[in-house]
Amino acid sequence: MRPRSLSRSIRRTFSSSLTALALVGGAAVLAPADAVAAGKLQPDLAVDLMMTDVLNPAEGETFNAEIDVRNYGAGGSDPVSVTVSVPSGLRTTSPSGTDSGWACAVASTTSYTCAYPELAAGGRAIRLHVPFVVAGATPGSAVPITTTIVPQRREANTDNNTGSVTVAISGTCVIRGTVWYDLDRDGQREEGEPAIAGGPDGVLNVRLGVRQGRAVGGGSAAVNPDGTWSITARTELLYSVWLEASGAYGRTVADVGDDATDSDMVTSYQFEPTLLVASGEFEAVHGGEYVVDAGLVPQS
Ligand SMILES: [Ca+2]
Ligand SMILES: [Ca+2]
Ligand SMILES: [Ca+2]
Repeated sequence: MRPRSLSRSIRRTFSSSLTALALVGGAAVLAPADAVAAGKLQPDLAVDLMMTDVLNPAEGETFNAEIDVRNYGAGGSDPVSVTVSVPSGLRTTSPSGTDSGWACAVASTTSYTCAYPELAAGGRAIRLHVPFVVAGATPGSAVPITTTIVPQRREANTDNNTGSVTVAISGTCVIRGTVWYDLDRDGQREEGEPAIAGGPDGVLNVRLGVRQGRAVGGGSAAVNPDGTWSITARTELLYSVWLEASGAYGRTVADVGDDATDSDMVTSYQFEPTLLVASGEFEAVHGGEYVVDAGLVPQS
């Protein structure tokens, strides 16, 4: 019967594979001394990934560099030693104990050293966290942090022993705008078109939206009787402006004609019980001034 012979043949193949595996396994037990002599089974440590837990720290604040180290080699490593640079504008602070198997110490004003046990072939170290304090960095600048793994005695490749990340130092910017009643619904603010003030019958609030999970920033404002508002905010991140107004209003057309007198609210998210509209996303940098106007029309 075909099915039976098929299953026998599968069994045969399977059992001969097992034999082959046993032989390979037996050979592997004997291999290391020869393999080392032949330059095989070498470790290859690499900085797999580097990032920071805050995208835009500000002067005086503490943040962590997060570093993944992996052994890409065919052989196990000796204990791992890593140097993390402390660039100008940042300073060291006490490393947070021996979390995750790493042991870090402040080596000098310009570096940390961190140690980790041996990594098997293909092994990954638990993520390393190294703390920094922003001290004298220029707001708006990008500061590089570099990690270097000390090469192993028989390391196969040392080109990947270095990794770096740049951290953007937060500054301040001004984001402001005017809310007006676009009577002729043409998307342009013309003479005779009145301001819409803050209040339950006008604009309830204006706030900054932040979508990047690791960025710190935001803010909100009430709208003045003349329809103007202004927020001083942190920088080096992406913002959008969200405006909530009475449900009596809708959003006029955006980005029509002269940008100085148009409406910059491109999306409507909600019409009831209140109107919720938002601008497009923009990058806020230190010293910047961003004008985001909003034209409203009767809800129809
Ligand atoms: Ca390497
Ligand atoms: Ca108009
Ligand atoms: Ca505009």
